[in-house]
Amino acid sequence: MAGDQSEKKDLQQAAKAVLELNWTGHFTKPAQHMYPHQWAWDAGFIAIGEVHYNQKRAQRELRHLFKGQWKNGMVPHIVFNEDKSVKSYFPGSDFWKTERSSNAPQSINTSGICQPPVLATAIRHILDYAEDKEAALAFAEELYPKLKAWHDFLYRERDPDNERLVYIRHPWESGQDNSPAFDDPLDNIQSDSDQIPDYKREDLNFVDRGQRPSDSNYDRFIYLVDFFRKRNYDEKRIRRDGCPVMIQDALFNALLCRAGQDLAEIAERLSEDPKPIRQRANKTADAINKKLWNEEQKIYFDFDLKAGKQVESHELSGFLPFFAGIPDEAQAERMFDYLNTADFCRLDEYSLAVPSFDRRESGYSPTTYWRGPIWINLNWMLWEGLRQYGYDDYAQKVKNTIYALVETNGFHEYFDPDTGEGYGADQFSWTASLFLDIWYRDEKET
Ligand code: 9WN
Repeated sequence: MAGDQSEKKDLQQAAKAVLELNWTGHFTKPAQHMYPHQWAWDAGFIAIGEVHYNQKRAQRELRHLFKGQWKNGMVPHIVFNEDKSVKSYFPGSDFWKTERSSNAPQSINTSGICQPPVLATAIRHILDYAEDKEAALAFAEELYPKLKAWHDFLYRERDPDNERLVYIRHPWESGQDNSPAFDDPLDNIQSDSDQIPDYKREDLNFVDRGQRPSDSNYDRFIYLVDFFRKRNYDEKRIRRDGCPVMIQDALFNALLCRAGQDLAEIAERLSEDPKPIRQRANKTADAINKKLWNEEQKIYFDFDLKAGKQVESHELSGFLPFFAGIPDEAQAERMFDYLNTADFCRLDEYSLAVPSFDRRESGYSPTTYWRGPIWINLNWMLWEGLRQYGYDDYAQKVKNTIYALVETNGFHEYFDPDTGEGYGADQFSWTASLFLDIWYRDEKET
């Protein structure tokens, strides 16, 4: 952890400077050149940190994101920068062709898929930490119907069998684009090269190839977008025509459960009826425990609907049902047993925060994006979750290493679990904002 108060203060200033740098006047970009648009779960994480010192901006972030909400309730994973000169990202708005769907908004360009639902959690956080409580309540009231429509979309369009578990249909929807959990599901896509539209990656202009998804991943990402746009983003049609990827993702569903609990809390504070929302969240928790828990392996897995089985890929996100209070005490003990090993991160003096994937698995890479590196958003959720379960020492350890990582290596997108070296984009917004959330909460608690 940062040595003394003044060093900690410098770090706090540096984190704010990252968010200032990436602020466009309308929303905060995840990073300067590499990610010039607004991303959905990034916006939630950014607001969570900003509310502590700039409530108005935190609210503006989310208001801007909801400008992109579709008529069917979907909050798209990208709301494109209205500055048309921005060309450094692929796929840009012209590739998505979302105008083919009557649900897409007309006033602003968006992508045609979504991202993990953290927005109700972010708005609850605003209610909890805002200085101007009255303004926060008015803001929550304004966005409440939109949040409800977003959750309703997921349960209506992505849960055809009424399991209270929703599926994702693109790895980008998971937020963990090239995680090893998608290796098998993506391998099943029979895509001859002539079925893949022409495209050119832009990400490799900014980051080493070895730190990003492979070309064969990208071919499949693009194949899927093409599959969706050919079907005008019509969820039923996409399903009927054999949507190639349908995964009940453990993190996505855990976050939906947590977001449901937070939405119920928001409802309560607005004197709306929280019961149906809470009941639905509880059913999602039960379904996660029934279908995604693996007793023997001591972790939650995704369920691949196409293959009809759990995807036995050992990811840090498999521990994040902690964040939504989903595991019971016995499950929590088993999970902690596994988390606290050299496979992930043993609680000792020398380890850093927790890698995104089990170090002993064959797909593990300390440098490659979601296949091993440390991500601050996942560790922030783990920190929160472990505290709820009373694993205070480990939570403290995770928090300390978040401090140490940004102090020594800067506000990178992800970090090497062995050396702490920073990879991906530099000056990355959610690394800065979630660090700030921890910083301010620490200040309040001491
Ligand atoms: C594709 C913006 C986003 C994050 C995702 C992260 C990465 C995009 C990309 O960047 O994804 O959506 O181009 O690689 O995987 O979690 O929201 O920061």
